[in-house]
Amino acid sequence: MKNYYRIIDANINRASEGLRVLEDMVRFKYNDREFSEKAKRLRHFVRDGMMGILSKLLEGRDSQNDVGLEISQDILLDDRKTFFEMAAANFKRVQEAMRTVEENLKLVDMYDKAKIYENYRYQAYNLEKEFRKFNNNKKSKLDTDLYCLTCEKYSKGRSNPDVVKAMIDGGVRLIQYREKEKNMRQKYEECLEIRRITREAGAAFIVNDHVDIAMLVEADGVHMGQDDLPVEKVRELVGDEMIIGLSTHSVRQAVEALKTSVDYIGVGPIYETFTKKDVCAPVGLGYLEYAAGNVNIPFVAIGGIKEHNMYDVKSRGASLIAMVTEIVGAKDITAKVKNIKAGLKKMEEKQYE
Ligand code: 3NM
Repeated sequence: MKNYYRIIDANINRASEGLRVLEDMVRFKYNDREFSEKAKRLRHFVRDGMMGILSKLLEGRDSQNDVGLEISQDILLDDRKTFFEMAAANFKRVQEAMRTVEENLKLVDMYDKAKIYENYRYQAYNLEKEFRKFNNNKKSKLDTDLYCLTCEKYSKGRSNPDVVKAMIDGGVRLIQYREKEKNMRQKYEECLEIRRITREAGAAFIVNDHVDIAMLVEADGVHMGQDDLPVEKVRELVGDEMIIGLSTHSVRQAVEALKTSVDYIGVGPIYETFTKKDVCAPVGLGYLEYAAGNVNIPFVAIGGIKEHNMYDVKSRGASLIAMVTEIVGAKDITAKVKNIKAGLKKMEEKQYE
């Protein structure tokens, strides 16, 4: 029995610490009183729910001999990279802790209390859903330096979801699912998986071509080509919250795109590419320079961009750069991404020196 109480005690602490972290993250970053108060209230409920059995919990407590302490200090599980990853990890911590409390309460015959903690766990799920509003701004999702696209054909035998995981580990915040070799069912299933991975990491997820899949998996956006459905028709389907991107290959196409509700445009191919079939000849850096001076929405330079030529692209005014084969074909995708991002960052800093 004592051990069950010990587990409950540790997990009540874990849950309330996780809630405290979330409460403060929102309070100090967003000044959002409503969310912070909800997190605070849940934290108090979680603690106060144990009032009646506090003495039993204290009897079970034995933090000196907790073998878990050594483990968590040894392996840096808490190496959270971004604000949203940290939030996701804390939500998970709270939910898992609550589940453990619930199960152990049943083992000490406290079924009514177990039900109450089940309810708290559901409150934590709802809170997590609500938290998504902080990561929901279209502009902020596009405000990054590197846009990575999938392409299993050039991924050296690795699956698209595995490639996405490696990209995210390297720090990529914007990912497009682009896959020309699979059927709709396979694409849908991969997108579901990638949506789960990107959501957990707080990365934005855009689906190429398929408005239906983008909507079904709740992607952040959809990317269209010149021969696909018109942007305004896509907007009717997806609503205002979803990002719509459009590939453009000339000044004329950019001018037309800016008359629509498109959120960003692709500018390319800058250099020769073998990844996109039927694309026009490279437009070179000239069209990119036009975009940098005249396009007042986000744009992404794409096509044949590699680590060795990205500096030319960046210096022509591209703040967002897309790469496909350079990254999916790298031996170590995570290391490649880290190198590229470090290079882009260095250049950015130089511009402000
Ligand atoms: N769109 P890589 S070029 C998907 O010009 C895509 O609109 C392009 O692949 C455009 O980085 C392209 O391997 C392929 O050259 C880019």
